[in-house]
Amino acid sequence: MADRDDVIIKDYEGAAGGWGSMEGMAHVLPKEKIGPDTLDALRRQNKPEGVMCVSCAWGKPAKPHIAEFCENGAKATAWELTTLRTTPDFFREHTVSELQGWRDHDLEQAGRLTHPMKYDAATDRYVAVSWQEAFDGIGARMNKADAKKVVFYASGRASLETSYMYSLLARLYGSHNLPDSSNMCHETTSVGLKNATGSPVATIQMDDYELCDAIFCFGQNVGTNSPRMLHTLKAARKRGVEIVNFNPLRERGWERFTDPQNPVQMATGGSTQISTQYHQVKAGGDISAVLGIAKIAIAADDAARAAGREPILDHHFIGQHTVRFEEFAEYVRKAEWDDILRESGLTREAIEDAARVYLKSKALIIVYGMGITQHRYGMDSLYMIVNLLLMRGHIGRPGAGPGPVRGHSNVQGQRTVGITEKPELAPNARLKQLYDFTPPDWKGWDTVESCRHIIDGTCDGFIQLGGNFLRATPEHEKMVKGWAKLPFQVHIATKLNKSHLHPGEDCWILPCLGRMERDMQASGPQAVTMEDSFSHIYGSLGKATPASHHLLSEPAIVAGIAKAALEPNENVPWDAWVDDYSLVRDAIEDTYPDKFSNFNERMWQPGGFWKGNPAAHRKWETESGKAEFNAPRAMNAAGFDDAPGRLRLVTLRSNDQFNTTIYGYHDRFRGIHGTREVVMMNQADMTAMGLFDGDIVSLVSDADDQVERVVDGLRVVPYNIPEGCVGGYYPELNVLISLEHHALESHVPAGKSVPVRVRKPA
Ligand SMILES: Nc1nc2c(c(=O)[nH]1)N[C@H]1C(S)=C(S)[C@@H](COP(=O)(O)OP(=O)(O)OC[C@H]3O[C@@H](n4cnc5c(=O)[nH]c(N)nc54)[C@H](O)[C@@H]3O)O[C@H]1N2
Ligand SMILES: Nc1nc2c(c(=O)[nH]1)N[C@H]1C(S)=C(S)[C@@H](COP(=O)(O)OP(=O)(O)OC[C@H]3O[C@@H](n4cnc5c(=O)[nH]c(N)nc54)[C@H](O)[C@@H]3O)O[C@H]1N2
Ligand SMILES: [Mo]
Repeated sequence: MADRDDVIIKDYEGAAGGWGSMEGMAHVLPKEKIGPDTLDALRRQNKPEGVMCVSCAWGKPAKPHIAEFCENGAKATAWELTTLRTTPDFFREHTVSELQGWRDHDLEQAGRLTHPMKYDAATDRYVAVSWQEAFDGIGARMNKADAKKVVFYASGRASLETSYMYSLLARLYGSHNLPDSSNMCHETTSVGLKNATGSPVATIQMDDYELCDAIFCFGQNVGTNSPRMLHTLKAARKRGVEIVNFNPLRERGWERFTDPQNPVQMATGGSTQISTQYHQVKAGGDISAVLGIAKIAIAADDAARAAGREPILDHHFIGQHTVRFEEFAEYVRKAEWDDILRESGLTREAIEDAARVYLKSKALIIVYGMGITQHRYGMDSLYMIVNLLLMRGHIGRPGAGPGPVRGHSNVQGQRTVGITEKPELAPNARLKQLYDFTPPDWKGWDTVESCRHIIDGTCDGFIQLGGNFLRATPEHEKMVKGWAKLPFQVHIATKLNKSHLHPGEDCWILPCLGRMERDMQASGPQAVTMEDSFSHIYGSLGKATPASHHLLSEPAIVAGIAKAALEPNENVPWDAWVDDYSLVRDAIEDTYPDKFSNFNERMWQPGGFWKGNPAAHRKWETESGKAEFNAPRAMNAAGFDDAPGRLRLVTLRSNDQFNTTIYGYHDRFRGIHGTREVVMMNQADMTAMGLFDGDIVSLVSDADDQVERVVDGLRVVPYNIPEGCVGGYYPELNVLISLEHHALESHVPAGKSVPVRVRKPA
């Protein structure tokens, strides 16, 4: 097992980026024993005609930097191109029961999977099988199962080509259970932004950052999760753009940045201040923070109009393009400042400071992430963001609009090409024409519904295209029990993870090529495509030597399963598609002609081609045909009351992980090294509970259902976090989250405000 560094907890003085990022890479890259392929991949990363990073979904500029990658992109590349291997010998040496005791980090650190494997219950080991045996076995199991009860999960990394084929496979088979990682992530955006503006995605493009005069950010951790965005923010700061940030934690990336590509900053230790204002809201406090800003704006507007002065709000826009403004304005006028301050956790002065920037701005971008979407009333937080934009006409104007920062590198694209459990979003009529079958027209299971069925034993089989579903989802203990009883599991994966270690009756691991690797098929080397947070779509060509010559590409695996499980359909040319992915792109173009015209040519356009967005042109594809104001249903997004001893747990990513992939134990910016088993606490809460720095405590769930959920052995770390809130790491703390604690309409598990208590050892 990998060694564990000594625990060191110490404030980090540095900026984001800078030499610290070099040091961060230096911790991870040598462990992976990287070769020249990794350096070549980094040189080509995120560049036109290059290879697109497997880490975040930030845009790939048409005119890239010399090194258009970041510390965490480099770690992700090295993690994929590692020279370490998890071979059949590895599985001979370790039983599955033994591997269950390994940490997430140690499982993936063992290296890339090399052979298709099947679980053998008699020896409690995975044993190598041929691809044909695997496909035949899977096909037989699928044919025995009730298609309506089989889940086709996708983590957001697979290409548009693979995703299109995968969703078609599910529909031809008769399942509409197509949850993807978005169901745990930006689904609140997909539902809420769609309801309010008609478009489920950002209306801005990368260039808009060059035109805005203010940026507000809510609940996104740029320094860790989308570090290349820091270049954009730095350039904006240089132009004097005000950056106002709302986050319970003082995340270093939003404070200051040393540009690793700037020799002067690197040599002098200089840095650029990023946020001009930093407001430490309470978890879930964004609704009230924005409400306060809106209250100031509406009061100023009422006064200006009463005095016959120029109005503050954009009444022309509001009148022509929106509905329900008056209802919203009435709600805002009635809101009490005492409630706003209590629920946001901010001072009146802080909210006035933010409002000043808002009232001055002529082009405002609002960026947000999981701090908004992962709450019970996350949709209401999102609606407040939209309200703020609409009041002054900040959508569909250059340099202005909502800018959700998506998670996985192709999570947005998977939805674009049909991975969705919602029949109204599936191109069913077109699929029927093209492939001569009747696609399922019922509402499939999303993540929460899939978990419910796994737990109660009514899921017949689970196929996962990447990802680590068992580890990423809430209600971990019940999930493990249900998971181990699944009739069959299929894991298309690059590395071993915990989802593979509680096999059901039949369980296969199918190892695939990574995006960085050369994908050679009958017609030659294949490129794939993906879509970023700005709805730009571009090609990516892997060139590295594959980790093993037994690997198949993801399209080949999907086709292999399809051919084994489905009756032949002369309209679906699985083999031809695998031979030449440009034919899959033609099929995507045939299915979605408005978004993908000339797909095969345009995919190489520098910076990608834009899928288009009606809301960006002020065409509102909503129920009312206009952009919609929405008054919030609660003043705080957490969705539960404060009670003595009850705390809001915020589950966080460290700077040394990609979701459930743990690269190491250095959360540099937060100064926490050598352990992830911590609970970050406000000193006042610690004092009230009689706790000291370094005490070891348990966290227990305080959900309404009163189910006992406990995580022991957490070290108390005094931390700059609002009173009543505590922080800790995902995925370890998913044990504490009730499955029913999720965002109301979107069903995103509410991992940013989990009701918990601290229990001291007896
Ligand atoms: N290196 C790296 N990059 C990644 C990932 C990774 O794990 N590692 N994951 C990828 C994925 S799938 C995703 S979805 C994104 C995730 O990227 P983010 O959207 O940044 O998600 P989190 O890291 O969960 O952190 C959310 C931030 O919200 C803050 N926050 C928590 N609660 C609240 C709240 O109530 N209000 C406000 N205003 N803020 C709050 C937290 O302090 C934290 O700074 O990153 C993607 N990129
Ligand atoms: N408490 C809490 N829970 C959360 C979150 C949170 O903030 N708090 N965040 C949620 C979010 S935003 C997300 S997106 C989910 C993430 O959930 P997932 O997307 O399911 O999880 P990942 O950790 O990204 O998946 C890692 C695995 O993907 C596989 N993999 C890597 N590369 C490839 C590839 O190229 N092809 C294939 N086939 N497989 C590959 C590897 O086997 C690796 O072990 O977790 C969610 N869960
Ligand atoms: Mo995500």
